[in-house]
Amino acid sequence: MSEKIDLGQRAWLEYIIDWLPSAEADNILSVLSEELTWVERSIIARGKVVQQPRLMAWAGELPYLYSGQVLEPQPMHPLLNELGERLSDHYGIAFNHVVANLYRDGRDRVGFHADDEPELGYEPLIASLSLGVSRRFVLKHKYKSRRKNINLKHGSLLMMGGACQHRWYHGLPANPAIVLPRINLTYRSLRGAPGWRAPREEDPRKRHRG
Ligand SMILES: O=C(O)CCC(=O)C(=O)O
Repeated sequence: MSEKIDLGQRAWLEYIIDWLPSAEADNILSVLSEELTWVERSIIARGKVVQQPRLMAWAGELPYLYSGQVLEPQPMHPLLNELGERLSDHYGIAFNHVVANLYRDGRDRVGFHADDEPELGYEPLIASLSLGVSRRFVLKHKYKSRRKNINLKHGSLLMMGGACQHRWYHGLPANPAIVLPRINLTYRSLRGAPGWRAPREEDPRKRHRG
């Protein structure tokens, strides 16, 4: 079942609750929990070095500048590769990078941010797969007091497209009542290494002005 959500101003979401059959999602959750190399990374937040409140893994042939850190190229686990190929075939774009987040329980979270790195191009398509316990995903408009909540279920796919990353932040707040883990796989199509810039002709604001 697929639901398309128009956020206005050329920003949209598509939520496919049953992208993965439940038995397959169970298997992927268990294999990736065991076989990915999960790391706890430090980041600089408000001038201080702090541990990220979740574990991470990533893969792709290009380095990716993410949350102020460079994620160096890493080989893709065959299962991550297969899931990425299915997304690429379906959406007709090459998803060549994945960040995996392991939220050990409801205390783990990700703060509000946008996937708006220039290396993703002007209006990137971001594919986010959820495995494990359901968690509330929150979108917050960058300039208006608008919010949108989505309960991301086991085996679901959330696509963020159009101007979503330019107009909205997204995050996954803590919920200490949750005791079970969740894995999120966020696939992106990286156009180049850090420093790469899309040609100006690709700017949709320019194209829409004709
Ligand atoms: O866990 C999620 O659903 C969101 C992850 C996310 O926003 C990210 O990795 O950039």
